[in-house]
Amino acid sequence: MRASRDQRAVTWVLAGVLTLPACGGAPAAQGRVEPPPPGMVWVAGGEFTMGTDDPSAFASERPAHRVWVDGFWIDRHEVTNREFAAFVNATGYRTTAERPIEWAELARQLPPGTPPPPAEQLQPGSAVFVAPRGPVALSDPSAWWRWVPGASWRQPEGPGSTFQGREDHPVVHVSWHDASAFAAWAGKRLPTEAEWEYAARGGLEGRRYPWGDDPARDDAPRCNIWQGGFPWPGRHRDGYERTAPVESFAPNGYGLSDVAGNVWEWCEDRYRADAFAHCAAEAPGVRPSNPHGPAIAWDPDAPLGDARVIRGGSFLCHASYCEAYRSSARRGLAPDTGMSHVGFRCVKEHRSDSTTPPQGHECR
Ligand SMILES: [Ca+2]
Repeated sequence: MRASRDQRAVTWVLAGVLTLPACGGAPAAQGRVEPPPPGMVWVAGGEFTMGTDDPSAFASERPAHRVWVDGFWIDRHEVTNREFAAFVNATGYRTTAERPIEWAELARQLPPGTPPPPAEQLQPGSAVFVAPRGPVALSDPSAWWRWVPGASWRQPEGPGSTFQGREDHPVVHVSWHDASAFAAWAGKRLPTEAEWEYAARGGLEGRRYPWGDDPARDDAPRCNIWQGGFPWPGRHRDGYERTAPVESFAPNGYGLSDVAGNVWEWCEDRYRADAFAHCAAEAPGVRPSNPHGPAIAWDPDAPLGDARVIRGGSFLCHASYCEAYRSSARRGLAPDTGMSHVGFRCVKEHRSDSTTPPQGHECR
């Protein structure tokens, strides 16, 4: 399987700007007594197999291991532009992509001695997917990622574009900080990586995708991913070159839509490439319980960032490239980075949940 590339795209974006040196069915509602929060479904606590031992998967997804998570509410679909606009209108919040880039902050994530870029290259903006017009080398993400000044959730393709008309699409170009701010405003939080994977599997144990083990097919789309050749020529037989309205495809067994494809979804946890192996070594033989991710991020593809986990893949994923819509696929992304294929959904804890916390450890 090919190496992770989207995160290298981020490195490229920075490199292009900064002339860097090379681097870079609903479960039983046990214990539930409160009415369901609007738009959320209850996932009862339980144990599941997280990750995979599939040798074709990335090393970061191994080993498969048993994990316990308490019950939680989770958004039925990814947060939409309409929902995010309500947050912005109520609070005046400005997203990371809408703020000038602070060189002092950025420099802390870069190798010492990296020269500052010209001031005009520190203007607000974001990384936008631009489909190439002909064949390109898969080793060169700069062939399909562009840093676009002015690109943000309001203008997903940059100046002249608008989210209007796409109110029911997932919001994009949101950083982890933006997603966390929305969640706090909504009285929710981002899911832990374990909660996300448990929910995404929808009760199917050990399966490759949220729907089972049958591969995604271009002629019978199950989710919004890439069809045709990636990144050229796209054929978009599912009807969507970019994001799709949420809930355009069949939900998983827990009633959750787009847990494969559409947009990557931020998780609360820091990203550590060897997190599962690290957790097993930290407490051998002890089943993790409600893990919250490592204390320190580590991502060999972006060693200087304090990366957070993203899950679920996006409209850009294809079996020939990364197949990141598999339920165990995971990546890291710097928390101040938004891109045109990254969004999120939220969870909410249930104070009245009577689930008894089991013995275990949190994997720090
Ligand atoms: Ca598509």
